[in-house]
Amino acid sequence: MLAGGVGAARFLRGLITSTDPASLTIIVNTADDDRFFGLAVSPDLDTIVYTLAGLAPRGRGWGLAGDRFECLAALGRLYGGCGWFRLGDRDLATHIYRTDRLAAGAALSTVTAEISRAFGVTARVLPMSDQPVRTVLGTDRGRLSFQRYLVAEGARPVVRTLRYRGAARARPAPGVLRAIREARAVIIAPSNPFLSIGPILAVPGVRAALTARRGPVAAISPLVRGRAVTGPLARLLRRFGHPVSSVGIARCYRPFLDMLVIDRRDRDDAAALERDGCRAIVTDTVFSTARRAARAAQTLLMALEIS
Ligand code: FO1
Repeated sequence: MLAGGVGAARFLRGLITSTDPASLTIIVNTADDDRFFGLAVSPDLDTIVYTLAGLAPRGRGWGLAGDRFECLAALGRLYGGCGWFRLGDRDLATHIYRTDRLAAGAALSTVTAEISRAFGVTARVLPMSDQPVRTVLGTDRGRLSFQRYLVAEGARPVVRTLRYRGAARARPAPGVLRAIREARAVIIAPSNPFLSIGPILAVPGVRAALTARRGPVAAISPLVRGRAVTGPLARLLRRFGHPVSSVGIARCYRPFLDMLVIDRRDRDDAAALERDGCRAIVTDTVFSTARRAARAAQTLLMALEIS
């Protein structure tokens, strides 16, 4: 699975009830990574690991359920009002560990494997790259890092340009290309194609590996009735000239996409998708509960003939 953060985690919660997590490789976006108080934070990697460990909060999706923010409050006293990115007390342990290990020269993929093991996660969680790639947005509020755009500014600024800084110099992390080549199926999670999946596709070699694959590549649409389940997706589709519909989502994944899972309310898009050479799988794609995500995962695995 190619995955971003919260949206991907919601689907993943369902997928692991229908398939053995140890059979999964999850290639995760790292272009949302950032530094806070000098700590290396990888939000999407942590959201996936915490979700697989059953420790992510149901609603919010990120951080650790029940976490408190005492340390952040104490940091606020010292730094003066900089707690806009809410790092919980137990979540901070992960960032301290990652920062320490990276400073010792360990690769992000090595550290991610150590953190996964420590949380009892049996799926293989791979960063898309061990080299830094950062999503930078050119907006009417100036150039913004991803977390400043999404969290500090609430995704309100008008996006004019989008860059994955460092992508050209990055290499796929160890195991990424082989997993894409050898997997019985590749599933692109219901994440934002521009902000979460785009950086993964921008790592040299990834698109080519997806296009060269013999097995199927499926995606789950993060849009329902032209509206994103969360976040600024509709505006980004419009800004970059795609239809604000499941057809627009499929176009983001040309030419390697074989099938797209769409919501029942978007069943009318099926014909247009088939004309675009993309098979439509119609089901319920609002994964508000693990049960709903599990049903969608079952439907997709059957369509992929790996249930
Ligand atoms: N998202 C927010 O909207 N507000 C936050 O304060 C916040 C803190 C946070 C801390 C750790 C972490 O792993 C994720 C966090 N997120 C927060 C989510 C994060 O911004 C997004 O999940 C990803 O970067 C995009 O999916």
